[in-house]
Amino acid sequence: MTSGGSELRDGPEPERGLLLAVMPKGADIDSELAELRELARTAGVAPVAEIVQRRMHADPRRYVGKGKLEELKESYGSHRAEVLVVDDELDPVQQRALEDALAARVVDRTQLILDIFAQHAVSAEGKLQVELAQLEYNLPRMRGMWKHLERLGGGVGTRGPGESQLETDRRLANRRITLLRRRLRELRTHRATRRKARARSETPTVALAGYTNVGKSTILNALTGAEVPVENRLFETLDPTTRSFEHGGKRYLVTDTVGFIRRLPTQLVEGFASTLEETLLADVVLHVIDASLPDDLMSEQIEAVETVLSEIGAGEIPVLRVANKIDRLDGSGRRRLANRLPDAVPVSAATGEGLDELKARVAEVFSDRFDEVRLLVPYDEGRVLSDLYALGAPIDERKDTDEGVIVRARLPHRDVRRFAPYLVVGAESETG
Ligand SMILES: Nc1nc2c(ncn2[C@@H]2O[C@H](COP(=O)(O)OP(=O)(O)OP(=O)(O)O)[C@@H](O)[C@H]2O)c(=O)[nH]1
Ligand SMILES: [Mg+2]
Repeated sequence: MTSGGSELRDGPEPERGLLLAVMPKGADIDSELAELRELARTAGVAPVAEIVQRRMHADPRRYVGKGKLEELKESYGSHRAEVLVVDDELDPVQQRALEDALAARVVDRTQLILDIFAQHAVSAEGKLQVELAQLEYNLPRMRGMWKHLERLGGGVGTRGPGESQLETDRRLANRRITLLRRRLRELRTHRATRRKARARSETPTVALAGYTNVGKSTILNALTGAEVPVENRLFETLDPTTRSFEHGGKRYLVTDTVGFIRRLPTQLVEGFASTLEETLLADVVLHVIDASLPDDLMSEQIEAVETVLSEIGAGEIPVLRVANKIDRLDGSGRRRLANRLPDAVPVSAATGEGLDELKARVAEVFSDRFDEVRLLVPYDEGRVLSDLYALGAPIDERKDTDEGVIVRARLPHRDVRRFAPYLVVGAESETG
């Protein structure tokens, strides 16, 4: 390739990729391929053609059927493709068969996602997690990698010389895996300590969760004035970031988290889940949805996110749905959205529309977790009243009586005990 011009590029020239998927009848080809295209693009591959085979299951040996393989070869050549991108995790046998048949480099969906994670990992923890996932992916595929070393082996026992070399390599890889797991455990402990400190501050915490590329980081930036990088790429954010915003004189913490995707490689689930632990500590999860997507794609993403949330044990945490990117909808699109997701808060992180409403809704969730109480505070204990006001809790009524001040207020659950001596029993029957 000649590089005559002085034009600056973001990265190396993208490779020409032929995309391949096997899908059963009835599967949604468009949304599946759209996602594969985005994954490829994010990993630096320019899709030049796509081939789909409709069949119930992939062929165990070649991934596609024999006839399709011929079509694949032809297309690979005629489109001058440089890499074959497959929409599934291939097993090592399938991968080799495709590589041999096409004399091509073959990258499967798992490797694609691992590559993207590797490019985007910033923190020490993120990098260790990705390395661990890559090792776990490579371990069962090592046979092929070390073929060339077979003849160097020593020839011991019943195993071939190649096998013993392979065993050495596997042992080294396993040792590295153990080491990485230990380091990650240590880092997790540190994070838990930081989190405890945060919990002590008792500031209400909100976590942004959602499918990748829906605009979580953009919302974090818009709400808090943070400057988390935002890109139209998948998995831009891997490390959680926490910032705060104020509303009605109270401070709220917001944590941005890694995005979700359907069929997340199993090797990443563990690392992913530990990053998502941040979500578990939140008082409220904001489930961000891309409102500009076609209906079926939107539903699939919502479902994928809800599944992961319940899998990591976040099912108990209250969820507030946020429909982002409404600047891309016209009047009728907005009405349809309101019908489809009546509880979601419509916002545009890009224009700022709806963000005040979002803050108010967050504040409301927290005020819902208050207990309605009635207190009788004697006149000579004015300090109690100033404590009460300092909480910033909503005061619904204040009345002076002979014995003291009667206050009807909503107290945060955990503060009710502090005011127990002043509680007026039977408040419910009176307030009806
Ligand atoms: N039109 C429009 N685009 C938006 C809006 N919010 C975000 N985007 C764009 O959507 C893309 C993804 O935004 P991010 O904030 O990086 O998305 P994310 O959910 O953090 O993505 P990951 O970190 O990759 O999971 C970027 O190109 C943003 O500019 C919005 O309200 N309107
Ligand atoms: Mg992000």
